[in-house]
Amino acid sequence: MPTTAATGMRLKKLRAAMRAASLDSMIVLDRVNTVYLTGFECSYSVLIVDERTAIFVTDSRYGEAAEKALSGRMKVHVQPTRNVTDYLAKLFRGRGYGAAGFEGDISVDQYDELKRWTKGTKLKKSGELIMKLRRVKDDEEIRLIKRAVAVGDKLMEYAMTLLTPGTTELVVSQSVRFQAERLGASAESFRNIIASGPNSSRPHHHPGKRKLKKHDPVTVDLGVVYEGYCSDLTRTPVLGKPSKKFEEIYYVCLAANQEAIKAIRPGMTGAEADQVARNVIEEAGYGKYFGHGLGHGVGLQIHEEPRLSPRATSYKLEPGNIVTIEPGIYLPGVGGVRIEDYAVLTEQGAQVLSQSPKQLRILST
Ligand SMILES: [Mn+2]
Repeated sequence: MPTTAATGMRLKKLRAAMRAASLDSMIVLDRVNTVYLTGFECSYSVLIVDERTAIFVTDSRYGEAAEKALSGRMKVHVQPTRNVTDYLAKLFRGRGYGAAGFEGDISVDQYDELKRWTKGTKLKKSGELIMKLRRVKDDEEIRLIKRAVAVGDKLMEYAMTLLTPGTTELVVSQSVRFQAERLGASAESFRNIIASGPNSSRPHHHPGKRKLKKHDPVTVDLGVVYEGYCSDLTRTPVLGKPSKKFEEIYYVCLAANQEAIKAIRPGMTGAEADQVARNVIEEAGYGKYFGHGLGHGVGLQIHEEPRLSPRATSYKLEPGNIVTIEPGIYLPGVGGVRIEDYAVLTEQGAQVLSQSPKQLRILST
């Protein structure tokens, strides 16, 4: 979880962005944005940030904990069990806000409710103000992310020890999940993918009862949540000698991964970064078998901005972005490969954080 100094700096940056957007206040309902700005995690809150103060409203389930975590930094209010709309309206109105920002991805019901208690104030969709901040990780976040990535590397090594002919994808998947928690993770950052043999041509295969066989490639995609931050890592080892075809696509995929890591830097768009890897795969004749984007941002969420994909043309990459670099080649009925690393962008380019070896790995059977 972030320190008070880190969240204080984030609120300061948000206020600067609010001034630039002519907002008197910002209403934060999103769970992840709330953790980002306060360091406090709960399933319900309304955070109202203005130029001078921050008001944190929650319900009785979290009142005591919120008070302890946030007092001195924010005004914590515990809403009543009834007439919540009136209560929020009373807190909000009369503060003289001309325009208030809110996150555009709330539900229609939440929006209707928001309109009721903010009546008289102009509402402006402004979630991107926080998104832009979250896209650029601060030192605190990079420190926590490095720890999450290190746990992910350890978990990958453990997963390798489980891959033997006769065991099922499901058994491997369950063991990986238990081990994530044994290594100190609070959870997996997503349900791990163990895709063996022909199943490896499905990028997001759900592990099932298929038994691993000799010569299978096995795509292992896993990640953990450690101190609130997510890791994400994919390797595709083979059980014994690989087929010629697999060996070929493995080295194309590896080259795409390595070329992208060499080329990616601030100032490029996500689409330009994606194209570097795509060129390598297209030139080898496998362009149509690389159906997803090159990568995505990671942080408090497993998939966040910036995206590295052909569609990511609207803004440029910046130092402090944390992204995955994960080209793949998937041949239906045959099998597939994905090699995913995790990198932080600096002025000099991509600094890869994941340490797990990525040369073609042939496991003994
Ligand atoms: Mn990923």
